[in-house]
Amino acid sequence: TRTPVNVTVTGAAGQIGYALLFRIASGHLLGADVPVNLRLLEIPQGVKAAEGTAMELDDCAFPLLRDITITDDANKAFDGANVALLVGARPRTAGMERGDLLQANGGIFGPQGKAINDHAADDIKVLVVGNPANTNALIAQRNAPDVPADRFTAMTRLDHNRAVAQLAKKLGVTVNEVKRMTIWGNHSATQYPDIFHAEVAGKNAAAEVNDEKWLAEEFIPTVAKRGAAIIDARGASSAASAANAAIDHVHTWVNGTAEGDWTSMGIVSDGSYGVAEGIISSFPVTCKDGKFEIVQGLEINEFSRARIDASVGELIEERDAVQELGLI
Ligand code: NAX
Repeated sequence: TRTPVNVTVTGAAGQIGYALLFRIASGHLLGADVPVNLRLLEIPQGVKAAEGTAMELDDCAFPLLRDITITDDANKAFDGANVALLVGARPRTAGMERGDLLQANGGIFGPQGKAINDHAADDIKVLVVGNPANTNALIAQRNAPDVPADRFTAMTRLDHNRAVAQLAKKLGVTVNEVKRMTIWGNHSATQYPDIFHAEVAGKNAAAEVNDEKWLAEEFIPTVAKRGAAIIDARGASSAASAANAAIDHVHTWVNGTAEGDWTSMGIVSDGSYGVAEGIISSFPVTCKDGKFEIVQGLEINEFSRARIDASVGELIEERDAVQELGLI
């Protein structure tokens, strides 16, 4: 039998945590034959609720779930972690400036990065979901100098999945016929969902759509502002779809992308496509054997260039701000 994989989830008592933990425990994160130990990190006020969720996890009698640890101590939560899902973050509240938001999150992701550096397993893979996800991932990564930088990723898979769904709807096809979607840049309103390289039933998606006005005025804003539309309709932010995207992100990273397809991940830039080196930005990537590679050689037209540059510009500003605050 396989050794259980240690999966750490922060913000375990939150709404994404609630949608996420049952799917991890039932084998959707890593595979139907991989046993898991769950390590749940919460702030002290969240521990009791996390214990309640753990009672429900027990009550599911999941065959793959071996052990659950609940703690408010990051050093304990990341001890031996193979996969870490950093979901808990400080949300922006009324009247909060960007600097305050980054400062508050630096106080979370800096120490968590250090705890990962000091205690996680050698094969640790980190996904940051908590917003601002890209910059929080950068803070964690810079506070973990002994961990290879490519183990820190930020989630743009929800944006990717949203873009796939919107495109499929527009062209009247099923989502599994859409391939090679790309999200570039920041997980924010400046993100750029790019269909110029996407394929629909084997044909180029942009050519099939053939409507730049729809692209600029409907598709891109619908994908970029989907989070706000969900809040408006549901009265709460996306949770099950965000948890699903986190599952997809890690599953793809570990188990690989399908032949001829790729996915989108926020990763440390190596300077590809003119994206500033060192920032955590979303790229088209293929995954194989637990590693990812940026898809190279895509032609970037003027329409795409302007939008990638705008989102990267925002990430550079965020990086400069956390640098000035001494968080990286
Ligand atoms: P909730 O407020 O329901 O839950 C957050 C949980 O994190 C709370 O239980 C809180 O006690 C805990 N927490 C706070 N600080 C912590 C710390 N230092 N250590 C451990 N736990 C801590 O938020 P939820 O709806 O679950 O969303 C979580 C995060 O995901 C938010 O930052 C949200 O903005 C972000 N999202 C990111 C998305 C993405 O695509 N990257 C999409 C969905 C979501 O909006």
